[in-house]
Amino acid sequence: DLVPITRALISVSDKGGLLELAGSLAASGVEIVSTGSTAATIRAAGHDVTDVSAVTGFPESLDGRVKTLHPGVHAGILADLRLESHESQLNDLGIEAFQLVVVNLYPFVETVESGAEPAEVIEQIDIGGPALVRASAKNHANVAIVVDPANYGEIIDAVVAGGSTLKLRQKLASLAFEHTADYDLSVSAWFTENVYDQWQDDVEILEGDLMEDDDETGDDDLPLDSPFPDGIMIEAERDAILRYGENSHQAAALYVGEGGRGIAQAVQLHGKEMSYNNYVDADAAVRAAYDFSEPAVAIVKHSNPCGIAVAGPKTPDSIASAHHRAHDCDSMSAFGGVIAANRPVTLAMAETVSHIFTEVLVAPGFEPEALTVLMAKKNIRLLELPEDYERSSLELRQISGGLLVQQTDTFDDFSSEGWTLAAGPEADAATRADLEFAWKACRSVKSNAILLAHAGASVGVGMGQVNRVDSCHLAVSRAGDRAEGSVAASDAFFPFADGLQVLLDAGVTAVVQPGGSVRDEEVIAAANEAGVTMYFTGERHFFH
Ligand code: 93A
Repeated sequence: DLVPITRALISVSDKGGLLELAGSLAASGVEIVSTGSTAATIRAAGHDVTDVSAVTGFPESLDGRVKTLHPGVHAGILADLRLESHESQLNDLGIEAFQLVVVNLYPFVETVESGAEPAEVIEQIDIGGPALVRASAKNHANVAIVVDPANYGEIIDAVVAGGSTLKLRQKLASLAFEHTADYDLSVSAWFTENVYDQWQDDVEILEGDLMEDDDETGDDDLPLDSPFPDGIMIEAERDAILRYGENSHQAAALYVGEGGRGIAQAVQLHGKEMSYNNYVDADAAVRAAYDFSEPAVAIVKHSNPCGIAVAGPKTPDSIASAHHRAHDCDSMSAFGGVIAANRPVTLAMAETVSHIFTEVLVAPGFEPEALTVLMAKKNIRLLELPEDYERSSLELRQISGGLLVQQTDTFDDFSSEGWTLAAGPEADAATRADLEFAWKACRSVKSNAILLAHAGASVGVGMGQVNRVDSCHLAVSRAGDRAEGSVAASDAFFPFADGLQVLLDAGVTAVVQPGGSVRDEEVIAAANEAGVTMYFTGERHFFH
C-alpha cells in the first residue's frame, strides 16, 4: 500500500512552510504543479514548477474563481489506479495522475474577522480548494492530501522513505474531511447572520395562509367538509427581521400571511421592536382573553397564563377590574408579563399597568388618555388588534421534515348544561358560574392544566408539568389561602385520585374535568368522600 510520490499539486493560501516543502519535493524529483501565487512563490525561490493552466490548457479565469476546476486536474486526482480501466482512460485522455495534493483554503474566517464587506467575504468562499481536498480524500487509496502546514514534515518524511503508507493517507483523509466540514460550517454560520437582505421577499414557508393545491387525487377519501387538502402551499411575506429568536444566537424573522387577521397583523403603537418571544406570548395572551365574550384580561409569561379574569361585580370600569383581578392571581409572575385585554384599554387600566413592568399590552384599542399614560413608559410595547380579529381556523406546527396541521380548538360551548354530575351535590348558581369560568380559562393553559378560580378570576394556575399531580400542587401552592373555597378545572381527566386529592386537601369545593379515565371510580370516590361536587364535561382541552 505504499504509493511513491512523483507528482504533486500544491495550491495554498497560507504560504507558511511552503518553500521548505517545495524544496524537499523538488530535491526528491517530484514534479510540482501549482496555482497562481503559489506557483509564483515557488518559482521565485528557484524551484521548477508547472502552472496549472499548462496542465488544463485553460487559463486561470474569472479573477481566480476558476483555477483547478477542470477535468485535467480532477481526473488526475480521482483516478483509482488499482483499476486498469482508470489507468487506461487516463492514458487515452492524456491526463497524468497526482499522488500528493497540498491545499489550504481561502482564509474565510480571517476575512470575516477583519470586518470585511460582504462582497469581499463572499469572494473568500473557496470552491475549487474544497473540491481538491474532498476528491483527494475520497481517493486516499491513491492520493495523500495535506491541508495543514503542521503535516508537511510527515509528508516530506514519507516522500524520502519511498512513498505514503495507506495508514498515513487514511489519517490525512480524515483530517481533510473534518477541515472542509468546519470550513462550510463557518460559511453557513456567516450566511445565517448576515445575508437576510438577500432572502426572497415572497417565499412559500410554513406559516400564514393555506392554499389548496391543484392536485385532486386522494380527495375522495376525505369527508366533504374536510379542511385538509392533499397538499398545502403557504404564502406569507416577510414583514420584519426580528432582533433574534428565542435566544440571541438564533436569527429570526416574522412572516405575515395574506388576509389573516391574527396577532401577526396587530399594529404596534408604541415601544421597542417586538421580539420573537413577545409575539409568541402575545398570541397566547390574546387566545386566552378572547375566549371570553365578557370583558376579560389574560396575563401571560412564557406562553402560559399566570392570571385570567373577567370583571368583578358592580365595577365602573370592567376592563380595569378584569386586569386588576388577573394581576392579583399571581402578581409575582405577572412582572415582565404580556397582557391581553379583549376590550379597549381605559385610563384606569393604563394607570395600573404603568406601575407594573410589562413587556407587551395588546388590546382592540386604547382610549386616548390611556395611550398618553402608557406612552410615557418607554419600555412597554403597545399593540392594537384589528376590530375583526379572528384566530386562524387551522393550527400549523412544524416538526422536522414535515408539518402537523389541526383545526384550532374553537369548541365554544362551555356552559354547564351538558355536564354530568359525577360526585357530590349539584352546585349552586354561583359555583356553576365559577366552574364554567374555570373550565373555559383552563383551555389556554398548557400541559396538564389545573386552574383554581373564584368569582370569575383565576387564583392559582398549575401548568407545564409532566404529570397532573405536580400541576395540582403548583396550582394549590400558588393559590395559597385562596385555594380554600375555590373551584378547580382540569383540562383532561385525572388518571388517578392522587391529583384530585391534592385539590380536595386544599379545600376546593367543586371540580370540573372531562372524565373518562379507567380509574374514574376511584376519582369519584375521593370526591364523594370529601363531599365535593364534581362534574364531567365529556370533552378535554389538551394544549401543548
Ligand atoms: O477560486 S476557487 O474557488 N477556484 C478554484 O478553482 C481553485 N483552485 C484552488 N479557489 C481555488 N483554489 C484555492 O486557491 C486553493 O484552495 C488555495 O487556497 C488558493 C491558492 O491560490 P493561489 O495559488 O493563487 O494563491
